[in-house]
Amino acid sequence: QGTRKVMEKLKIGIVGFGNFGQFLAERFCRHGHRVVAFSRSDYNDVAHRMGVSFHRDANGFCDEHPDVVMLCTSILSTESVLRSLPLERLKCDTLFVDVLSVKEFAKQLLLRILPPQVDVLCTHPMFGPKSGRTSWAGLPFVYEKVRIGEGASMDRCTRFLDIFASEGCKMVEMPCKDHDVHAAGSQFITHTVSRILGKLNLETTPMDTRGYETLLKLAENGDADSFDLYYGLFVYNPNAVEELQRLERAFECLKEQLFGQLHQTVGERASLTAKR
Ligand code: TYR
Repeated sequence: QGTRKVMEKLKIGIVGFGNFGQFLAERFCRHGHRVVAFSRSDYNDVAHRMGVSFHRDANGFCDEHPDVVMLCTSILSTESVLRSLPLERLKCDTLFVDVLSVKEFAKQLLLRILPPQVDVLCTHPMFGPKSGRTSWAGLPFVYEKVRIGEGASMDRCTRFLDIFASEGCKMVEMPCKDHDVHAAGSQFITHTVSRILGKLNLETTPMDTRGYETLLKLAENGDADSFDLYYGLFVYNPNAVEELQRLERAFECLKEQLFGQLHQTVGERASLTAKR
């Protein structure tokens, strides 16, 4: 009985059927889950090819009564999309999941807008269509069970998380607040450094070192994700500003080290010559 429950398939509704929504939908379908999608843009053809039923009309989407509604919208648009959904047409005990790259913001937003009877799971898959194209094995999946009922609700949440666990993701359960601290110190720094490098217009030379090759790759990476995403990481993660300041201080400190030593050396030489 227990295993049968775990094997039961979910009907997963995806809100926002852009790059990331499609990327997840494809994998959910492979696991045998039924996927329905909603987007304001027309993705009928892509959806059809995947075997996903597609809605441009929010009523039609909610009337499908998915077990799980997964928000794959951008950080900037999530609130307005969520407010445009006729939530009263959904099953009253739907599980809502978000995948925003900033978590405390998402958590507070969902708690504020969603009715108290729906479950809330905040997640951040630390990968996308590029890094997770073939395999998700070893890639971190961060989540907080913000508001999950007992019994059937918990079962459903587990079945949903099992999709990622069974793909070999590194499952990291962590409060949204802690996520944001770690994300600012890792993901935001990475985006920032690669965007700085991007602005340098680096080019290959006839004598690139391995280190330089790594740098070139990082410089190209900056454009892989949209500026809107980067901006979202900055505005909606309160820890981001401090990381920018840390980066600036690090650069200043490095220059001080260089020029400090230079002045010292020049000073020593000068005093030597004076003695002679
Ligand atoms: N740039 C990552 C990739 O292509 C995707 C990514 C984007 C991961 C946003 C996390 C995130 O918050 O895999």
